[in-house]
Amino acid sequence: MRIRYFVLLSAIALNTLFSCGKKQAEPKDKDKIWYNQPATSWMTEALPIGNGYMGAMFFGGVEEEHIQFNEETLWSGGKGEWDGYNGGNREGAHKYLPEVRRLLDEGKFDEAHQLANKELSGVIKGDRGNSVWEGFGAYQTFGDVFVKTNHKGEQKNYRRELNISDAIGSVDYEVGSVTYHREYFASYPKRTIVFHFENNDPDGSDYEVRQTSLHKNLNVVFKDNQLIVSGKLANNGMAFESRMLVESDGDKIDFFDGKLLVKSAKNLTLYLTAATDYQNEYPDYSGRDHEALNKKSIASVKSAGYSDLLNEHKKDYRSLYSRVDFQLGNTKNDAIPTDERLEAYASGKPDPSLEALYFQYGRYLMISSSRPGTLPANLQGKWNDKNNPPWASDYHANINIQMIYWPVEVTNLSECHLPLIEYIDKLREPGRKTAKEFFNTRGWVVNTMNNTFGFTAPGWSFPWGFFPGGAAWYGRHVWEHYDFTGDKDYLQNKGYPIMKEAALFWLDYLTQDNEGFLVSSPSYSPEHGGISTGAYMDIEIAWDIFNNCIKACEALGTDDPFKQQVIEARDKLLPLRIGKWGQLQEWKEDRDDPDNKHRHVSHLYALHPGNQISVADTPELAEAAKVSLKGRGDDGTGWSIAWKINFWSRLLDGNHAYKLLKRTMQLTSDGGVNMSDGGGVYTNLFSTHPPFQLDGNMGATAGMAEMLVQSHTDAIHLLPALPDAWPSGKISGLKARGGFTVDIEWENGKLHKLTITSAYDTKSMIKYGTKIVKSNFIKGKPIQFDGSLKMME
Ligand code: FUC
Repeated sequence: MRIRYFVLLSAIALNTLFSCGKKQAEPKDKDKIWYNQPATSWMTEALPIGNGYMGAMFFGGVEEEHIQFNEETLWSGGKGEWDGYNGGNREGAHKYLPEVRRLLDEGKFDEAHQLANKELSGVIKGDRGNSVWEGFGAYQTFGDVFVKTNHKGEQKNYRRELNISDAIGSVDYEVGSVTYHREYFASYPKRTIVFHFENNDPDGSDYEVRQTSLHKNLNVVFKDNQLIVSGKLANNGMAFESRMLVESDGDKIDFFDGKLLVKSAKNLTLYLTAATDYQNEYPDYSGRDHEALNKKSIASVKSAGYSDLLNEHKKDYRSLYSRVDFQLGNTKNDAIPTDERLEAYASGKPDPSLEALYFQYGRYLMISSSRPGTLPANLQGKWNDKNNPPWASDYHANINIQMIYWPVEVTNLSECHLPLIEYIDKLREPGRKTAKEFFNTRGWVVNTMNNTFGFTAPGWSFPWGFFPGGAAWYGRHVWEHYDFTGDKDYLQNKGYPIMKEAALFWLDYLTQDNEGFLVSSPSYSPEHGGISTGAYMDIEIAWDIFNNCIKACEALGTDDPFKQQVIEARDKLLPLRIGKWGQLQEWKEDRDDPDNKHRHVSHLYALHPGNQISVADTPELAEAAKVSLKGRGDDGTGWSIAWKINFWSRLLDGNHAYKLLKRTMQLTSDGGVNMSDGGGVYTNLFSTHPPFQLDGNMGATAGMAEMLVQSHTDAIHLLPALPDAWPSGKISGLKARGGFTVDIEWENGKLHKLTITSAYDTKSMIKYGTKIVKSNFIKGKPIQFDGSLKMME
C-alpha cells in the first residue's frame, strides 16, 4: 500500500515537473512499434532502419540475431553482356508513328495497337536467352549479418521495438539474472549502420558474428578489426564492398572459418558500411571509388565512438522528424504491442492514435530511405531481401514513385524530396534520346519503368509499357518543391529547365484532332483499356506541365515567348469531358465501362495529384470524377486504395477517405501478389500491394495530410475532409504551398485554434468550411486565429 502511494506521488511529481517545462512528458510507448516476440518473416514482421544510402531489416532473435541489409546502388542489369541494352531504345522507331496514327484515324484500333506494340516498345532482351528483365536489371540484396548468442537458461521480458521518433531499433530480454539490450540505428552523417549489443553479466557474453550473401565468389578478409566482404555482381560486373568494424570490450576477437568469435564481451558494436562502384552518370553509370568511400566512413566512425555517434544520429534524425507532431485520440493503446493492436483494429476497435502512428511511420520511412545525396526511395524504399524482387524493386513512373513522394513536402520533409529531383534531372539525358528515337520530338521522356541505368524507353509490351507521360509527371514534383518552399534560385537553376524540357516533348508530340483540339495519339491509360487517340491522363499531364511552366515563367519573370506558346497549347488541349453515364471520361472515345474496377484511376489525375479539377472551381467535373470513382469502387491494391484516400479528400468527403484509410490499415498476412483486391498492412506496418510496396504507406500518409490541410487551390483550406472518427486532435508543422507552416487544433469536429507562419512577407486566403479570410503575413511571424478564423492577439 505504501509503495503504491509512493509510486502515485512520484508520478504526480514527475508529471508536474515535465508539464512545467516547455514540452509535455511523452507517454513511454508513443511513436513506438513494438512486439513481445522476435520476427520470423522478413516482409511481414522484421523492422526497417535506414540512412538513405543503406537499409537494414532486423529480426530480433534471442539465440541468433538476423539482420538483412542493402546498399541502394547494388543493381543488376544496365551495362553488361546484353545486346542492345541502350536504355531500351529502338533506333528510328518513330518512323512507325505516322502509320500508327493513320490507323487510329481510320478507326483501326486493333491494327494500330499491334503495330505500336511491335515497333514502339522498348528493346530489352538477353542475348543468352535470359529473361527480358535481365537487361533492365533489379535492385539486389547486399547481404545478411547473423549474431549468435550463447545464452543458457530461461528467457523473459522480451521486447522488440522500433522507436520512430529517434529512429532506433532495440531488442531487450533477460536470461536468468542477466539483462540484454541491443540498439540499432542507421547514421546518415556517417553513412554507417550501427548494431550495439550489451549485457550486465559480470563475465560478459560470447557472440559469433558472420556475414552471408546471395552473391557468389566473394573475398572475405578480417583485418584491423574489420570484416571486409567484396566481389563483383556476376550479372553486370558491378564491384561492391562492405566493411564491418567490430568493437568489443571482451577478449581478442578470433576469425575462424568465416566467423568472428567474440568472447566475454559486455559490449559489442558492429559498424557496417557498404558501397559499389556505381555512379549516376550517363552513359557508363560507374566509376565511384567505393573502397575509399567505405574506408572514410569507417574512419569517421572510429574517431567518434558509440555514444557520440548515437547522439549525432538522434540530432540529425530529429531535426527532420520532430517538425511535425500529430495527436489523435488518447494514447493508451500505445501500451499494447503493435501486432495485437492491429488485430483489435481489424476487429473494428477504433484506435485513432494508431492512425497517427501510421502517418508518422510514413515520415519515418521517408527519412530512412531518401536523404540529400542518395538515390530516391524505390518501390520498396531501400529494403529488399531478394535478387529478383517484385517489379525489380524499381522506379515505376506511372504512379508508384510519384506516390512515394506525395507526402514529402506537405509533411515538412522538403530536403528528402531532393534525391528524387536529382534522379529526375539525371534521366533527362537518356530521356532525350528516347524522345528522339521513338517520337522524333524535342524534350525528354520516360515511360513506365525506370532503373538506375537510364532506362527511359517504353516497356517491352503494351499497354503497360507505353507511358510517355512519366517525365511531365516528374515535372509536377520538380514544381511542387518550389511551390511549397518558394525557393526561386532552385526554380531558376534546377527546376525550370527540367520542366521546360518535359513540356517541349508535349508541344511536339500532341497532334490536332478533327475538331481542332490537341490530343495524345497514340496513348494508353496506364495498364488497361485499349490504345486511344486521346487517353485523358496524358492530356491532363500535358495540361499540368504547361500550366506549371506558365506559373514558373511568371514567378521568374522570364521566357515570355515560350510562355505564350505554352498558354496557346494548354488552351487548345482536348477539354475534359463528361461521358454517357455521367463519368469523367478516361479516353477521348466515350468507352468507360461502369463495371471496370481497374486499380489505376488515372483519368482522375486532374483531381489528384493535379489541380485542374476542384470542388470549388470546377464543380461539374468534380461531380463527374466522383461518379467515376464510385464506379471503380473501394477495392484495389495497397497504393490504389491509398490514392482513393487522396481523391475522396479532394472531393471533401472525409468519411469516405477515412473508410479507405481504415481499409488500407487492415492487418494482412502474406498471401502472394494480388492485383485487384489487396491492400492492408503487415504486422510491421509495411503497406502491402501485396507484396510490400512503399507507395501504399506514403500514399496513406499523404492522404491523411490531405484530410487536414489542402493548398492546391488559391486558399489554405483547413480541415477540408475531417472524418467523424477524428472529433478532436491537433497537428503542427504541416506545410502549405507558398511557404506556410500550419498548426491546427480541433475539438468536437470543429476548428478550435490555428497558427500559420509564413517564410515570406506575403498574403494568403485562408478557408474553413464556407468561410474565407484574407490575411497578411510577415516573414517568420506566427499568426494565431480562433475557430472562426478571427485573428487572435
Ligand atoms: C504498377 C501497378 C502494379 C504494381 C507495379 C509496381 O505497374 O499497376 O499494381 O504496383 O506498378
